[in-house]
Amino acid sequence: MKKQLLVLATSTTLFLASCGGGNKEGATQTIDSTKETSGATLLADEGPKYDKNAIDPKAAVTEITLKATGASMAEMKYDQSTLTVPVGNTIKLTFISQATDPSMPHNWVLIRKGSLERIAQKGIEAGIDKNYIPKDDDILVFGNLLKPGEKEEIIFPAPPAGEYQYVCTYPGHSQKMQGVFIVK
Ligand SMILES: [Cu+2]
Repeated sequence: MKKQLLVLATSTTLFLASCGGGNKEGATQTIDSTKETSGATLLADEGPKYDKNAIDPKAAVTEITLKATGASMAEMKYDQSTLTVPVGNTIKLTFISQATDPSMPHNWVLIRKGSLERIAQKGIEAGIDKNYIPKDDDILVFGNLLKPGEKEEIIFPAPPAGEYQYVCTYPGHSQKMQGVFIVK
């Protein structure tokens, strides 16, 4: 029974596909939706080379302000746990550290989804000399290590549509200081 259904489904697909050739509108729609789906999956999970410096001067600019808040290890966090930006925009992120304790520097690192624990560990290994930023293809964008009260502007092109994550790679901060970055 199962096999029969599968055969039926397959032949229906084939029929639709071959039929699409004669129907221009239908064919276009089929191709477009396939492209979009496979593209989004590929870009979010594996991704092509992303160049944070490849800013298109004609792109619309989306401005975001993100603060690192909390005076202690227990309270520290980004003031937003999700950031959503439009595809194709240039992102101007103002990152402000509202920390007060000099022993609590913070940074903002945009990474591919699923790499957070690995990047955090590699960040610790990279050490203070590298500002806790390891060399890794899953890191798309990163800022400076801000002292309490400092702020910076991080400008970069929105990566391809999909879900990413951001994290502070200062040792011991990644579990509390992380968020989801959505491009759509
Ligand atoms: Cu931090």
